[in-house]
Amino acid sequence: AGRKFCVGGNWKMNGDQKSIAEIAKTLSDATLDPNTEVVIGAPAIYLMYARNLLPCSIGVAGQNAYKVAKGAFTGEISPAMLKDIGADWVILGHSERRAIFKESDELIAEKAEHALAEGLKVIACIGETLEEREAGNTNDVVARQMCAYAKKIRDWTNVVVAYEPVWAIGTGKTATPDQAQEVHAYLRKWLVENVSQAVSDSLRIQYGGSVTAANAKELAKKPDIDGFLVGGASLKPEFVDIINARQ
Ligand code: G2H
Repeated sequence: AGRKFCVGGNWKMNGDQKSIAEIAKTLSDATLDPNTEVVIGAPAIYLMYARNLLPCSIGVAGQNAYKVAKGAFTGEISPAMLKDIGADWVILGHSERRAIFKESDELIAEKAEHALAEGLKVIACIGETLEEREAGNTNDVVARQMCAYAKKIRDWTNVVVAYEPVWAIGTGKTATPDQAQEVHAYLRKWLVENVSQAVSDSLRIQYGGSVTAANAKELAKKPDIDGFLVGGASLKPEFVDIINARQ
């Protein structure tokens, strides 16, 4: 479909200088599919360190950033700071930010708007909980989350959407390729109806939730899956096989 495959590693709150140096070495030594864009979301305190150790071909991402450039916001970091240390991406709206840190659709969308205005690329996460899926509300939930983003995002060029069903995150319970494809196809339809055909055709949609080297190949064959957002497995050497899932 002409959309460049894009694989993100989301290290979450994991790693130390020693283990990050090891992962960076594994990635530097490996042969990575040149047709896959790779981004690593490192903990903020290690972003510069990871940037210095990772190959230039791999982007680095903050895992969160606030909605203004600077000021009295103790504990927060801004997109301007991410840019300043050489990060060019930020992951926003991860389900852990939503569930544990009580971030709303609106706050996340405001963060996305500001990050894009500052010149960062955004991995915009969405996804339903198990209760929502079992109640038959998956499409409504992802539509609501997309709607909040769409109210604030005018240009989708620098956005990648990550569809991550919450019940599949860190649980070892991956969505089947058909389950994931069904939601991705719904998102394309939603984009046609609510944004534009052009954005629906060009916007990359990653799948996330217990992606491993063992299930990545089958997921990657689905027409509307344009990459992955990988948590646990991005800390392991098998991340290389996920990057190369289409080979
Ligand atoms: C979903 C994913 C990475 P994991 O959170 O964003 O994590 O692959 O460990 O399920």
